[in-house]
Formats: sequence, structure tokens, C-alpha cells
Amino acid sequence: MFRKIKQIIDGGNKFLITTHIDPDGDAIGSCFSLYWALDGLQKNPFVYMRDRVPYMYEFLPKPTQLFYNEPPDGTYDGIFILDCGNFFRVGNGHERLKSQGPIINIDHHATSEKFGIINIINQNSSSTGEILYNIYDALMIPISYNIAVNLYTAIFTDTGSFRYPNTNSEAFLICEKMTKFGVSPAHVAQMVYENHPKERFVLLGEVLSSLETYENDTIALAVVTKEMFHKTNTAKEYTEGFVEFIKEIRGVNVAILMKELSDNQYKISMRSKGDTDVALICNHFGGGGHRNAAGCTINGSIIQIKDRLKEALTKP
Ligand SMILES: [Mn+2]
Repeated sequence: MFRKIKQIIDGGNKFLITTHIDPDGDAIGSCFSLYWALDGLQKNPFVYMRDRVPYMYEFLPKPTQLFYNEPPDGTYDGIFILDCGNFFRVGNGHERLKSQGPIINIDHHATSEKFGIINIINQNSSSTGEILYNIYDALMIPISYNIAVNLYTAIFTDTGSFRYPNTNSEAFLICEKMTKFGVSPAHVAQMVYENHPKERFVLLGEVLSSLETYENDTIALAVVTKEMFHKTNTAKEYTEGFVEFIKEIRGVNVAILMKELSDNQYKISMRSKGDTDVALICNHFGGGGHRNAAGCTINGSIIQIKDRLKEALTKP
């Protein structure tokens, strides 16, 4: 197991690590942990992310130099694409990457494309962080604090603090191990969940005033408009956790947050409880994700999109 990855790491020196646009805790924690793992092996890793690290993940030990907007030029002995179910979700310059080195795709999305030369896709893993831990373990890569806190955060956030159905015994086992390397669960939780700027809550008030429920209060939907961002002096990253928040309503099976990207274009985030498969619904609109957490982008007015979503969610 992981023999091909071992060959690539052992035989190479210069590596590129990347993930999906709008990176979440698993994406960032996975990239940074692999950076520190390769750094510890005296290799030369580089990390590229299309988008900036959201403020709640700024506490994580990160590479001294991070590449944003466009991947750096040059060729690599291996290009690790982490937590990214669709190749295009790497963002700018992703097509070019195929000519820059062998792609190693490590992911846990059920809808993951096999776009790599090596594809390690395990949809039973809680997170990409969990798969990476298994790789470090198999390759006997020593765990440092920098690796541990990034891995812990990847698993902790992707399981919704061990609340989502992807929470498995490995998630607990690995996180427990990471505490042995100095990770403080209280510190991580405080940094990720209790470190928001006040503006976020002013925005939340606006967003909650748009809340609607359908189908006997089993579907909850809220909207974030550019106008709200403007009024509250906030941006996209301030909405992290909003969709999970409205999912807390009793009886709600599907929670939806519609975020205005540009005129008549909305990013849809969906979360579900239990068996309702929102990846299937988002797939129908050209997106993807997991059974209980998925997303897509839909063009249209707010009313048109609400109607299309209600139809997709209620058709037998
Ligand atoms: Mn993930």
C-alpha cells in the first residue's frame, strides 16, 4: 500500500502541493501537514492555493512562502492535489499542472474524479487528513507538532467537531494521537470557532432575516447578498459555518445557503442530516461533494433558483 507514493517521494526532491478553491480546514490542514512532512524529509515542497487562507485557519503553522492566484512555474517530481474532487476546482492554471509533473490525487469525496497518475480516493475516510495520516504512518514519516496540529484541524473541522456521519473511529484515534504531539484540542477549537470578528455576527443577523423554511420546516434556506457584505463590511469567509447553523433547527433535514457571487449567479452550499443525499442534488446542478455536505453554482435570480432547488429537493 502507498508503494507508488513512496517511490515518488523517495525518488524526488521538488514537490508542489495544492487543493481546491475556497479552501476549508481539511484542505488547508492537509496541504500544510504534507508541506511539513516533506520539509522534514529534507525535500523542497511548495504550496499553491487559488484563494487566501480564511482568518480562522491563520493560526496553523504554514509554509514560509505560499503561492496564491496562479501556481508557480517549473516542473515538479510530484504534484499532490488534496481534498479536491474535481480537477477544475484547483482553480487558475490547473490545466497547465498536467505538464508540470506527475499528479497524485488524494481525496475522500464520493464523486471524486481520477485525474491523477496515482489516485488515492477513499470515501470511507472522514477527511483527506485521515488518508494523509495513514500515508505518513505507512511511510514511517516522523510526526512533528506542525504536522500534528494541521492534521488535527483537518479532521476536527471536516467532521464538524466529530458531529457529522463521516466521524469514524479513525478520526478519534488519529486526533488522540495528535494530542500526544502537543496539540491542544481547546486551543484549536478556540482558534477555529471562537475567534470571529464582530462583523460576522452583524452579517449573521442580516442572513437570518432572509431565512425561509419549506416542506413542513424540513428544508431551511437563507441568502447572503453582495449588498449584505457591503453593508456589514464583510466578505465570503465570514459566512463559514452559517449553513451548519441553520441546520441546527429541529426537524430540518436540508439546510441551504445561497451566496451571491455576481449578478444572477449564486454559490449554493447544502448540508443534510441522515440519509438525504445532497451531493446527488448538487451534482444535478454541476457541483458535487459528500452525501451530507455539498455545493454547486447556479445562475438565475433568487426566486428562480429557490424554485429550481425546491423542485430538485421534492421530486420523488
Ligand atoms: Mn475534506
